[in-house]
Amino acid sequence: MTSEPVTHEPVIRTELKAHVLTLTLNRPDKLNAANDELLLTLTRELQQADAQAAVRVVVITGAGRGFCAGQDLGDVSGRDMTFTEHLHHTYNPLIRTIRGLGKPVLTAVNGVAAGAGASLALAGDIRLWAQGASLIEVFSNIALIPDSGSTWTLPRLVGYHRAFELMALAERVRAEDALKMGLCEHVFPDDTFRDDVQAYAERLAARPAHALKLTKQALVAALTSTLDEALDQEAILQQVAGDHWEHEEGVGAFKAKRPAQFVREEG
Ligand code: T3D
Repeated sequence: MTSEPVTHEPVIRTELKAHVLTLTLNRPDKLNAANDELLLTLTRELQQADAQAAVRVVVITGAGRGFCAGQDLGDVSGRDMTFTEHLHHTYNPLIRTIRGLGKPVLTAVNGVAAGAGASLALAGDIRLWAQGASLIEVFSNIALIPDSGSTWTLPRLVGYHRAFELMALAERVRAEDALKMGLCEHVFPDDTFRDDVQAYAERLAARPAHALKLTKQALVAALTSTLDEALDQEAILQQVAGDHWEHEEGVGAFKAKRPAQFVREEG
């Protein structure tokens, strides 16, 4: 009797195309609910992407009809970690990695984003939603508090009071409202979503990668700094940007009235 080889679908699918690395959460039967393997693999893929010159933009999206339904609730019982230990082991390193990554991270929210999946959706540098996507701060339904950065991000986007209401009532926010509330930057039609995301990401990948890295660094620091500190930080990082070949290319292209070419093999 011959036995078929057992093949396991990867929990994170990776695809590199035109300098855009797409990381797809791949547990569609559970709306990409997160288990430890998914969270640790996603974090590791992001860290590896940071070191790869061929990757200029990272996209995080979901397979199937969901983006991410948060913690896999079937994976919790019998866990040998406290909640605190688990957050420090899985979700917190993921969110910190996205924030600290020296490349733009786009969250391409293709469907429902719930719980820690909502936090992940909000954690992108740019958030692109499909028309049919939605977000639910679902934690209070299971009598937990919002985590994975939602208590930090959401009030900065919608204010304390709206954030508290969304968290307390676990109301579903649909794409049209999310756009008005600043939870996403763009909404694309469902049927062209993946192509629209790729086209958007490729546009971003053609921008000056080194300058964008420094811009992200300055903006992230400024979120928790005073104006004086931000001015000092800008002065330091502007020198780093000005000393880079990208700046010379940008100025040269302007003077020559030609498009700047910011993509070079050596990065
Ligand atoms: O360290 C720690 O553990 C603490 C960290 C916590 C972080 C968190 O994220 S806590 C919040 C956990 N997430 C949830 O509570 C969400 C639970 N899911 C839902 O409320 C609903 O599924 C949705 C509102 C997201 C979507 O509803 P709907 O009607 O579109 O889909 P559905 O039918 O409920 O789900 C489809 C399938 O996915 C279903 O499986 P089945 O019946 O077809 O075999 C469902 O059980 C499964 N699924 C959805 N969410 C999860 C899940 N399975 C495991 N865990 C889930 N979170």
